[in-house]
Amino acid sequence: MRLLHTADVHLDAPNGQLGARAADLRERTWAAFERAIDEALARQVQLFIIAGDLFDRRDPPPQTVARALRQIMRLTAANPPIDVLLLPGTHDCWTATGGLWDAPWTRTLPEEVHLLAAGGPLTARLPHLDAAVHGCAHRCDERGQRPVCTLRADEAAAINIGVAHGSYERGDVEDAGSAFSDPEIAATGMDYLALGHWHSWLELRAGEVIAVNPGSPEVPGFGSWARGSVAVVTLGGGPAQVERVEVGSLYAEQVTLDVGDLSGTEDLIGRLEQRADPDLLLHVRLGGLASPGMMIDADAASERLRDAFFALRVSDASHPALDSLAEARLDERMTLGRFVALARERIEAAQGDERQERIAERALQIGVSMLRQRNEGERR
Ligand SMILES: [Mn+2]
Repeated sequence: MRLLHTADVHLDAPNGQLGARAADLRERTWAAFERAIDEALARQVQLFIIAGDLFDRRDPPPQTVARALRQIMRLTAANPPIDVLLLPGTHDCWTATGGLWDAPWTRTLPEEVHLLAAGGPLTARLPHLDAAVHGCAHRCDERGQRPVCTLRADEAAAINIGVAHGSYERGDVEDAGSAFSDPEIAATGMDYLALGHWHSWLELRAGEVIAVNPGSPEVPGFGSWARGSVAVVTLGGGPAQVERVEVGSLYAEQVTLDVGDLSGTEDLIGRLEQRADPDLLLHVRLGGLASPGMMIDADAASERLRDAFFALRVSDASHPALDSLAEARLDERMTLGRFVALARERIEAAQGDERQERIAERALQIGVSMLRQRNEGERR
């Protein structure tokens, strides 16, 4: 049998960091989800798995649910119909007190849509495929869940598939909320384990079990993200065969630039222009030490390059080079010297309060820049 596995679609997420582009990213996410469904139809898969976080919240607006269901119905209306399996994730979690997974829409679904939504493990049997799909929903109200530990293959089914939403424990990521380890994955005995939660592709093997976290179909925002993908998996007769299929249209990168290497705002704009790409979400972090009075206008650079990228964010984490000010031995009887001494006192007084420190440093840079311009004007 063949299946398509997606997760972490996060339909209609607010994408707060993206400002005016937030709505565009929401539409790109819908388009990627639709492409995932197009792929499933074109490849004539028998099962479509959504391993958690289809929705971005536990109470998505009705129009978001309706739009998602219209897409899902394209699968169940295919000839032959494609079975769809939905698991609640961390964002669209399950709760015993009613909510999303108990709402009226859940009672009007075609029989091919299977919700693994309950307070414990559930199994959906697909006798026409001689397959069983097992999953444990993420519960809203509980910390420290082990989403795969209770899942076990059913000897009576020819093909066993597990579905779980949580973090893979590989030693370097702490996420006590919901996690699973290699021994737990191996113990499930599944032919394939469909994972969700991480927003990028991860393929692993523990014992005889092949597990994939397909990542989001579209990038979730700024960060470091390859184009979104889904997994197309062939099962039966040997180990699972996994293909990564790109359905996303965007990618995201993070770069750090040292302000010591920049001559000013125009220089920054020139360098960023070389990376211009309307499908790129670029986060530029300015770091390092700026010579006193050197001004880089991050907002102006973002504004000028607005149409060169899908989204651009320039954050300034640089600091003024105070050592070079000390070496300059500014005359404290002159305005510039007095200003610098005062600004340095303010910066020292703000130690420990990052925001106040930032403001004082910014004030130093702006003040030195303005006073230098004035001095130069007077000299002319
Ligand atoms: Mn999640």
